[in-house]
Amino acid sequence: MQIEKQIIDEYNHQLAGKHQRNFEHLAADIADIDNVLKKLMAFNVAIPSWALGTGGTRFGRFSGGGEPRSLEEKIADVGVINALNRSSNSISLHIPWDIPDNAASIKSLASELGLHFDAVNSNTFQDQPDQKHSYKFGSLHHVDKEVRKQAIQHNIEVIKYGVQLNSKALSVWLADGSNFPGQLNFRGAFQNTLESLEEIYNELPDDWKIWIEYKPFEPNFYSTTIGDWGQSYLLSSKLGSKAATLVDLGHHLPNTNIEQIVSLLLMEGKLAGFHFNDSKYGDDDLTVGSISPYQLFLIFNELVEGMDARGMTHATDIGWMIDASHNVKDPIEDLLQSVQAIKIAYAQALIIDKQALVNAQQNNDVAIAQEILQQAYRTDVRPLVAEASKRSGGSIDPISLFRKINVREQLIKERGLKTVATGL
Ligand code: AOS
Ligand code: ZN
Ligand code: ZN
Ligand code: ZN
Repeated sequence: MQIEKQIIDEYNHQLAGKHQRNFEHLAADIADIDNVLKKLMAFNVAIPSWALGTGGTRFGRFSGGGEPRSLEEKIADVGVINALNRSSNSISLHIPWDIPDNAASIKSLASELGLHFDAVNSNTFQDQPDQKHSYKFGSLHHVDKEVRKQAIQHNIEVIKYGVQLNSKALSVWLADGSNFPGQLNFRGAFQNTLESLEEIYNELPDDWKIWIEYKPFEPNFYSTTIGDWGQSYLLSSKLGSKAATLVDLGHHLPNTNIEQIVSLLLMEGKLAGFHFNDSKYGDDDLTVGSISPYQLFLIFNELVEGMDARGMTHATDIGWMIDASHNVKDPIEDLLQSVQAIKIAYAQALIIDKQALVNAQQNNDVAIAQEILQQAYRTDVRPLVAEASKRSGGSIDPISLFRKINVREQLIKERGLKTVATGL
């Protein structure tokens, strides 16, 4: 299933009149409109291979139909997303859910669709059928050296797969932790984790990075060995310059000031990137921007300000990824919504009157500082996002086009109604 450029152009043509009016009205008030559009056009967010099918919960799974049955079909789905929005030109694989045995053909399939491979993710939170030791009591932090060795080997194998695909980063999330007080010696667990990560770090190619994700709870409910940004930062500092901290928006206790964490990690050169999603309670993995769009905007405010201050390139110097799980929505529609939400927050951050904000901060003018942020946040920047998409060859309205040309119906015809996406 591939979407012809002509179909996108025709639909853009139908929407052109209204879009042009809205865009011109908005553009008239934006000083550096060309720069804003250029930045939006350069911006891409990686799609996680595991979000293309219905995830389900431990209570059940309701298949959606037409789900990708192989890595090739997952790549095809990302091709559909990218054709529509021109902002999703890479896929992040999770090993062993995805096994790129035939790397050469997988790579050429991706590049035919204009895609490349983002960070590869290792998995030591589940036991695989053929493995010798169990991860029931953890992996890289395990008290038994043999278990740690097995988990280290797995990570090294994931790097090897990634090298074949031209990925440049290994993303590590550990479920390691404890369920009851007394179960673990915290220092021992941390030291074991550090030593294990050191062995993995030493296997990274020169131009690679290791991204260390943290999470406060689940599946363990008393302690998690990499439970917060402090623990991740400690590990990434001790490891060296190729290591940095990955921020998954859902991995914070309620009301955490995530934008402040982002600001300081960025300042220290230790912000690896993001797993974008949204949540109301915990690691909900809901559509980005569906619950707390203002928080997302505030995070992008810190990103734009901090990256500019450090002379970083917005599009490439940070790992932009989605980490989502779908139970009740079409995964492709949900991912399109997530990417749109991210671009909206980014566009809003780009139009903040930065000099005025600096002045307000210097004068302790609290009301005006708030006004400046909210002025940008309350601007409907969707015409900017639509224009950037159009100029990149994408759709002015990706989701309505997805519906209009019946993409899901075609995928169901191709793949069947009762499909189970490989992976989780
Ligand atoms: C788990 O909670 C994390 O968010 C990880 O990033 C994980 O690898 C991913 O969600 C796939 O399950
Ligand atoms: Zn994550
Ligand atoms: Zn998570
Ligand atoms: Zn998550």
